[in-house]
Amino acid sequence: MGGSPSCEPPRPEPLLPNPWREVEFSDDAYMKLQEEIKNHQPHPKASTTNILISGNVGSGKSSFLNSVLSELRREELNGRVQNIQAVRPGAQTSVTQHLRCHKFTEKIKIFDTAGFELEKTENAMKILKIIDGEVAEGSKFDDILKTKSSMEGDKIHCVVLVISIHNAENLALIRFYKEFIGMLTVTGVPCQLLVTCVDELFEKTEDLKSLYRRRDIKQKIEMLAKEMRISMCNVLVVSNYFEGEKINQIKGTLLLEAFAQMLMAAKPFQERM
Ligand SMILES: Nc1nc2c(ncn2[C@@H]2O[C@H](COP(=O)(O)OP(=O)(O)OP(=O)(O)O)[C@@H](O)[C@H]2O)c(=O)[nH]1
Ligand SMILES: [Mg+2]
Repeated sequence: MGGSPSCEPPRPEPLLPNPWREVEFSDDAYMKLQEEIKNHQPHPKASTTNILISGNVGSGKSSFLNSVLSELRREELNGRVQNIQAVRPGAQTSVTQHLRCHKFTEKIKIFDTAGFELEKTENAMKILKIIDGEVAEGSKFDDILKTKSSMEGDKIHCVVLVISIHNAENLALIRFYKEFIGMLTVTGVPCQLLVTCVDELFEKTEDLKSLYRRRDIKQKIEMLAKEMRISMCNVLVVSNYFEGEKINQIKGTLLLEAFAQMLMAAKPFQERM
């Protein structure tokens, strides 16, 4: 009987009975998220909410900015995804070479950074300098450690660390992120982990509605969170758009939900400033 299929352990259901995060995909919920972000007000101690996006080369940092910006400007862009900068799939060095600030609304600034290159702690050190407001927008990443601090920059209120789901088992990268999070903890700036590329684990965009019920994805993310010592409530999951893609409400809801949580994470820090 040993090899008979009836003795094999039952395969786990791919879907959990309940999602580990409640996301509503209705028109109403989507519009509410749009309004919440467009009406966002920082804590009175800060004039704008400043979010810095970091992570390894090609993790989807710039794509996330493109995607959220395309959602917020959907009417003027006619529902097409715009491109902030050209992207090269599979690049080894960062496409983004300067510290770039994107003003999403009058009250929200997002800073895009050059990607970490593994084994080089330099870029992580540069990010720490940026966080303190010591680096002005437009600075070339290569020069940040060489030049004197300008103190012209904005203070950062939340750091988003981006990782592709395909790197969920990349131990060297995870160790690097963990060390970076350790350095961030010292600064007191809140950190959110943003997991991208989940669309590649689904057949259809429509299926992304069950993202938070997929057992395999939850397991990968739990492992990541545990290794990086980050709480599951600080992990966000999205599928970014490609340039020229038409925006759709399912991806849009996940993107806006993640972005709204980043804004929320910044507030307690602004209050403590
Ligand atoms: N399928 C899929 N592809 C993605 C996603 N996010 C990014 N990509 C692709 O990954 C590649 C790199 O994306 P970028 O946004 O340029 O990555 P980056 O982190 O800004 O990279 P650097 O600036 O070079 O550090 C591009 O080809 C994107 O189209 C995603 O959520 N899903
Ligand atoms: Mg980039």
